Amino acid sequence: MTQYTVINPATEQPVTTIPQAGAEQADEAIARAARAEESWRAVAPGDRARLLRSFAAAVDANLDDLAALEIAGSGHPAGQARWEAGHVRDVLLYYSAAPERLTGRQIPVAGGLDVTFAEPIGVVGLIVPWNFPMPILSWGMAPALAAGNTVIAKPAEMTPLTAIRIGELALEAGLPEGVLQVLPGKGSVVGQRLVDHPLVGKIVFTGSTEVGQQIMAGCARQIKRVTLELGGKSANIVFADCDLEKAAATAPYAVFDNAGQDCCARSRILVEASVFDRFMELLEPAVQGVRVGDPAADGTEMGPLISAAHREHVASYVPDGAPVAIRGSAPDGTGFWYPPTVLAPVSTADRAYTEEIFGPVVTVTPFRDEAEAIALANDTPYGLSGSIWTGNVGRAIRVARGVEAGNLSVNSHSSVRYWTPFGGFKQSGLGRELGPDALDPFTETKNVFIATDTE
Ligand code: TAP
Repeated sequence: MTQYTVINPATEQPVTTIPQAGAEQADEAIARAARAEESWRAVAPGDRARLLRSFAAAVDANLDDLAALEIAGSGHPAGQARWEAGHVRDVLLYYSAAPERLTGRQIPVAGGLDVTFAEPIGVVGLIVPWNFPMPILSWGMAPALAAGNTVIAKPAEMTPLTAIRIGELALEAGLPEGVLQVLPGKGSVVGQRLVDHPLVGKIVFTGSTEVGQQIMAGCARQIKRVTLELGGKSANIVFADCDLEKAAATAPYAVFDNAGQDCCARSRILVEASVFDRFMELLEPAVQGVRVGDPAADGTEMGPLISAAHREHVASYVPDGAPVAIRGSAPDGTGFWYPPTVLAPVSTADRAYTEEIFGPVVTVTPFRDEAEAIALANDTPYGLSGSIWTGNVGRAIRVARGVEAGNLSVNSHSSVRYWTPFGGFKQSGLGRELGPDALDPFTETKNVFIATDTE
C-alpha cells in the first residue's frame, strides 16, 4: 500500500501518514458494501433511525477531536472547524427522521390499486473534495444511509483525517460493518473505480467541473445515477437602495470564509455605479479587519490555503501590475498564506473575473441598472450561488428570479442550510442535495399494481 503524508497547511509540518487504498482494496470494499446493503435495506425504519441518532450522538461526543483534526489537516479556523463537526451531527439528526417518513403513494387505477415504493439504489460512492471535508461528506452520507443504501466515501487525498474518524464513529455507534466505509486513496484510482464498478449504483461527486465532466461521462457508460456539485463564480449584487454599511461589512465573509475555498464564494461583487465609491470606502476597513492567522487560535476568521500548489494557482490571478484596490493581512513565513485581496477596476474579460479562483480574491465591478446587474451576474458558465442587497422587496424578488443560480440570499451573505435544497444551475452541477427531498436522489420509485377485481 502506498502512503500519503498529510501536511498542516499553517505550519507545513507533517501531521500523519495515511495508507492509500488501490483498485484492489476498492473492489473489496465495494463487494463488502454490496453484501451489507442486503441486510441494511431490511433494517426496520425505526431501527435505522435509532442507529443514525446514535451515530449523531457519537459525533457530538467527539466534536473537539474532529475539530482538532480539521484544524491540523485542513487549516480551518477553530470556530469554523467546531461548527463543521456540529453540522455533521445536525445533518445526521435531521435525516434520522427520514426512514420512518419514506412513504409511498396510493394511486387510483381501474381494477385494483397502485402503490409506490421508494427503493434504495444500493451502493453509493461519495467522492468528497478537500475544501469542506466534513460538511460535504455528511450531505451525501446521511440521506444515502437513511434511504437504506450503503456508502463508500472517498475523501480527498489531502484531507482524509476527519472522514476516517467519522467512519470509526459510525462503527462505534453500532452501524453494521460495511454500511459506511471510508476509503482514502487517489481520485484517479479509488474514485475512478467507484465510477467504473458495476456494483456501485450511484455517484455523488463534489469538486471541479473538469473532473465532474469525466465522472458524468464515466457514469453514462452504465447509466449510473450521478449528482454533481461543481464550481461557482457567484455574484454579490449591491443596489444603491440597500443598507450599504451592512452589505460592505459582510461582503468579505461572503467570499473570504474558508480562505475563499468555497464553491459558493461570492467572488464577483457588482455595485450600482452611483454608490460604487462609497461602497469601496466602506469595504476597505471590512477587508482589513478580517483576522487571518493561526487556525488554532480563538478568534481567527481565515486560515491558510490548502497547499503550496494551490497558493501558486491563486496568486496567478494577481500578477504584478494587477489592479489591487484593497489588501488585507496574512502572516509571513511558514504556512500557505494568502491575504484577502480586492481587485478593481477589472475588465470583464480578465480571468480573475471569469474563472473560479477558489482563494481569497474578489473583483468589484460597477453596473448601471437592474437589467445590467442581472446580465452581468448571469454572464458565466456557472450558476451556484449569489446575494442581492436592496431595500426594495419587489426588486429583490425580480432579481432573485432573474439570476440563474440555485442558492440565493437577499440582504444576507449566506444561503446554505441543511434543511433547504442545495445545488447549481448550468455548469455548477446536476441535481439537488439537502432539504426535505434529499432522499429522492438516493431512491428509485417503483409502482406496483395490485388487482382487486374478482375476474
Ligand atoms: P478535483 O480534482 O475535482 O477533486 C475533487 C475530488 O475528486 C477529490 O476527492 C479527488 O480525489 C477526486 N477525483 C479527482 N480525479 C478523479 C477521477 N478521475 N475520478 C474520480 N474522482 C476523482 O478538485 P481539486 O483538484 O481538489 O481542486 C481543483 C479545483 O476544483 C479547485 O481549485 C476549485 O476550483 C475546484 N473545486 C471545487 C470544489 C467545489 S465544492 N465545487 C471543491 C474542490 C475543488 P483526490 O483529491 O484524492 O485526487
